[in-house]
Amino acid sequence: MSTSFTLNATDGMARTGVISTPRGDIRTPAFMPVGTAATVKAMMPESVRATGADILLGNTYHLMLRPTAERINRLGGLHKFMNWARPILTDSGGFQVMSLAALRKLTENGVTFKSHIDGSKHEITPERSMEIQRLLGSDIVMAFDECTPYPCTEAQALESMRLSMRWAQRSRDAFGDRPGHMLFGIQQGSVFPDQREESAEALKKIGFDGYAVGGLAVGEGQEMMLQTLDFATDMLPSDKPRYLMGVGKPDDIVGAVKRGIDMMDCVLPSRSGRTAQAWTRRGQLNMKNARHQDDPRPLDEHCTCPTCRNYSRAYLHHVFRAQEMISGMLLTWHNLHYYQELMQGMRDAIAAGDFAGFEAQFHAQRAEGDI
Ligand code: PRF
Ligand code: ZN
Repeated sequence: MSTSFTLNATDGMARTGVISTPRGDIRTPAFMPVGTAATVKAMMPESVRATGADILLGNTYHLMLRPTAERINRLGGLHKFMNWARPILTDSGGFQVMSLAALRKLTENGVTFKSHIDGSKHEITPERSMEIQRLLGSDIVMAFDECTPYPCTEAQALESMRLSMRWAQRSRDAFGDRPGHMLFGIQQGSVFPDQREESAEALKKIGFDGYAVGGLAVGEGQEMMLQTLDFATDMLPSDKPRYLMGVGKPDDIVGAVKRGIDMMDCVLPSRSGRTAQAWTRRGQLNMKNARHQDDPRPLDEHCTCPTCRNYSRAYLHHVFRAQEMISGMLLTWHNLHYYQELMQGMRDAIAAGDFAGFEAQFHAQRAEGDI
C-alpha cells in the first residue's frame, strides 16, 4: 500500500487536505504531539488519540540511546512498543544532538557526540539515521540535516545549508524505495531568501515525499519567523506536504498555516502542562497562581475536554501545589485538546473559505483575556 497527499481546499496560501498512509489518514493542517521517549509524557496513547491527534512525533536521538533502535526493532517496532498504531513521524537526530548531547563534533560524514544519559560515544550519519528510522518503523522519515543556529553570518548559514543538502542526497540514497513510508527533505538557509531558494531547488531536484522548513523558531522571534515563511514556504512544491519543525505557540501555528504550512510539532502543549501552564482560547493561564484557589469554574467553560468537564480551577491549582501526578495529566490533556481543536477550527475555516474570519476571531478572543 502506498501513501498520498490530497488537497481538499485552499484559502489564500492556507490549505486543508489529507495525507494517506497504511497506518491511517493525517488531516492537515496537522499538529503532531511530541512523544520523544516513546511516550507523550503524562498521557496514555488512547488519550492522545481522544484529543484528536492523527500522528505523533518520535525522536531518533533519544530512542537510539535508550532503549536503542535495535531493541525496539526486535520488540516489533515503535508502534507496537508504545501502543500507538497510527502514523509516527521521526526526526532524524541532528537537531537533538546539537541541543542535548556533549562533545559534539560535526564533519562532512556526520556528527559524533557523547550521550546526555551515560556519556557513551555515538555517531549519526545520514545513512545511520535512515537505518535507525527504518528499525523504529517510522512512517514519515526525516532527512538528516544540520539546524543552522541563529544568529549566524550569511557565510556560516550558506556552508551549513549546503552541508544539509549533501546530507539530503545521502539520506535519499540510503532510504531507497520503501512503499508505504515517506521521506521528507528539510529546507535550511536561515532567514536569507537566496539561500532558502537554493535549498528548495536542491531538495526538489533530489525529490521527496514532503518538504520541511527547518532552522526556524531558533531565537529569531515570531516576526522574523513569519517574514521568512512569507517567502520560504512558497518555494516548496504545492502538491506535497509542508512541515514547519518545532513550532509553536498557538499564534505561531495560525500564522504558519496562513502561510501555507500543513504540519507542525511542538513540545509546548505537553511540556507546559507539566509546569502548570494552560492554553485556552483566551490565552495562557498559570495554574500556580493563588487567584485560582477558590475558583469553582473550569479552565474554559466552552472546552469539551475531560479536564474542563470534570475539574475546577481550584482543583487544578491544588493538585499542582501538592505535586500530584494528576496535575500534569489533566493539564496536558486539556492543552493537547485545545491544540487539536485549533487545528480542526482552521481545517473547517479553510474548507469554508473563511480563514480570515477564523483568524480575526482567534485574535479577538485572545485580546479579551481570561475572564
Ligand atoms: N531540523 C530538524 N529538526 C528540527 C529542526 C530542524 O531545523 C527544528 C528547527 N525549529 C526543530 N526540529 N531535523
Ligand atoms: Zn479543556
